[in-house]
Amino acid sequence: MKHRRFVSSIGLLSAGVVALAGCSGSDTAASIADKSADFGFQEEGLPIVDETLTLSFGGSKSALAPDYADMELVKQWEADTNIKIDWVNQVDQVYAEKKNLMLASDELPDVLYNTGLSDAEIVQNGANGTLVPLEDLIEEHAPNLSAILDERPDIRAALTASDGHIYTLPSVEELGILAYPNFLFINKTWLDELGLDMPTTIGEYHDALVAFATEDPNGNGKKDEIPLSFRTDSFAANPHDLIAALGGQPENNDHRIVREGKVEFTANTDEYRAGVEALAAWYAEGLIDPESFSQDDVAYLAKGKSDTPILGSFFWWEAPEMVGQEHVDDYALVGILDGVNGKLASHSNNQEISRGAMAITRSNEYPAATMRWADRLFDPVMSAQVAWGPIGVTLEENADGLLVQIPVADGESEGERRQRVAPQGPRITTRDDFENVVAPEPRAEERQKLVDEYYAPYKANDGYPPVMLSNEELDRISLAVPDINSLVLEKFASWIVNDNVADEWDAYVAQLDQLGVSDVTAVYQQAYDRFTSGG
Ligand SMILES: [Ca+2]
Repeated sequence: MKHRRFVSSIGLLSAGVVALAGCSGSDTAASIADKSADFGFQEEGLPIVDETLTLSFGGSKSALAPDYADMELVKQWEADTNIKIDWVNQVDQVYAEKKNLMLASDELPDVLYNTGLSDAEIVQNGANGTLVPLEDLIEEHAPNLSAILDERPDIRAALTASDGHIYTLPSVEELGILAYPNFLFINKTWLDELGLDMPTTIGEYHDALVAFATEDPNGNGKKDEIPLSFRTDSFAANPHDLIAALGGQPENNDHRIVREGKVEFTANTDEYRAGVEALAAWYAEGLIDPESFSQDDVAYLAKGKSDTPILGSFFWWEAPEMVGQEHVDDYALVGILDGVNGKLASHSNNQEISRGAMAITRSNEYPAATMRWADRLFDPVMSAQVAWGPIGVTLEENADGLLVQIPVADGESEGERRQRVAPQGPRITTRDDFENVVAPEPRAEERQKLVDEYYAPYKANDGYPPVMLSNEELDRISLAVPDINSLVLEKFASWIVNDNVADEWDAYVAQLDQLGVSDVTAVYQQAYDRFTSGG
């Protein structure tokens, strides 16, 4: 692909017409007159413009957030840059309903901030010229972001559409805690009661569940214990690591893993079948909660909080939310059990790199000034404030010069405060930044340690990276994927409950073929290869 050069208006004494001509024949050659110079645009330092420039910012915001114009950080930005923002952003749900109409109208804001755009919407609105390509603006006017993208080709690749353009700016928070959301806990008090050690193998774990089912560990004379409960297709309650231990192959919600650069569909292999058959046997032994396949989060989370404890083992993000503070000491993290193929920790496809934090629209006559404005947010100290709120309100420096959270006032939660004072939007906090610039919130730090100790050493697959599919690729998979996923989920549940995998397996594999599973995997492989080769 030919590289496009951004002809900066700054170098021209005349009207400053910026050529944003596309690189390929499919792009329409468009010229946007950059009028930043009319307001006394400065290439470096502050303010960004000598005369106050007003830009309109649309997009989404949290229901708990005030008018962004009243946010302390936002006021500070205006004073620093001399760029005034007319906020026309809307609460998430309202915005979601109106965004498509807005994108097609002539009343586009200059900027979309927290754009709420799906990948398909980014690609579509980039291709039709609603969103302005940013890669040359970044190179010319965004030294902070350029430096990060040079150092982190994976972030650049995640932002780059298949046509080679970057249409949105990122939001990145590398806490390292999303890869393993499904933590497995067990009732340690019951293990002690029954004289059992903490299980380390899948066999010992099975035997503990059998003891929970048969030996009345809660001591009420009733067979009311639920040895194991989980959910399917949830954020953090999935038994993927058990399928892996019993069958020998990692699994995740997408049934899509990467091993040695190869994209694999997981749910039609012999290993997967073996995992499901083993769970069906456990079900027949009464070890698995029958509601595992139907309960929602509310019903699930209530199970851990009964007055008489009934829950033996469960999957969830953390224990307190499941069992409440009063029972939290009864439960211990199991982590990864030694199974038929050793210890396999299933890596999820959850992403720490989000696209769509900000976009510049075709209505914007000041892209150079806008990009300089955005680039300030990628300074690591500013990124921390964008994410958590301003220094002095949410963050303060500790003795080591690290930004840490100021404790919240009584009656307020950290989450609520964050939504009130932190605008979100474009920002990058890397793993390094979490060591050198801003400390993770205490709960996040605790989870990092648990991941590092219990899960990361047994990582069995790579996650599918944050690849941006092309329109053509999205067309090829968008109908097939939901059908494939529903079939897999439906059969997973019915096979375990009815113990009839053997009867239906061949027909199921054939049906998956018919639904186009190999084509879907080929599309994901193609996009993966493009991503790993640098966009
Ligand atoms: Ca009992």
